[in-house]
Amino acid sequence: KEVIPPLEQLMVEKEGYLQKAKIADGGKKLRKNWSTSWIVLSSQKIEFHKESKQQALSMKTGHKPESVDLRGAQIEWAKEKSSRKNVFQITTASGNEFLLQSDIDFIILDWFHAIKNAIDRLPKD
Ligand code: I3P
Repeated sequence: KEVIPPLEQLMVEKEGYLQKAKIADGGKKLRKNWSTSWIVLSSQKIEFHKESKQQALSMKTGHKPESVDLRGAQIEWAKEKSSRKNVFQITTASGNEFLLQSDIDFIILDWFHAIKNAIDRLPKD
């Protein structure tokens, strides 16, 4: 029997684990707190999951992923915002700020370009 994936899943462009720290919410600074996040990029948004992919798909935890609208968002390298290497920042139109990081150069480069391409394809407002 054929399994038809939800539309959402068909639009997934990239997914994987990165280190994530949310540093502002609606323009208000937050205390930096790095944690591993399973990240799902689709054409218009990024979802940050608190749990592993397996846990999220089994839907046992009941955690809703944090969904980030990429329309009007900005992305830039943020060397000065962390003592860690390979950090970039996403700033949403609503004033949320996220740092994303990986120790592995090609992983963070792939993510940077995938998210930048997604943002650049979207209307700016
Ligand atoms: C923060 C924690 C972060 C660190 C941050 C510290 O301390 O050590 O890992 O960020 O540095 O303030 P705490 O856990 O007490 O909040 P980096 O790992 O990105 O350097 P910062 O204040 O210079 O951003």
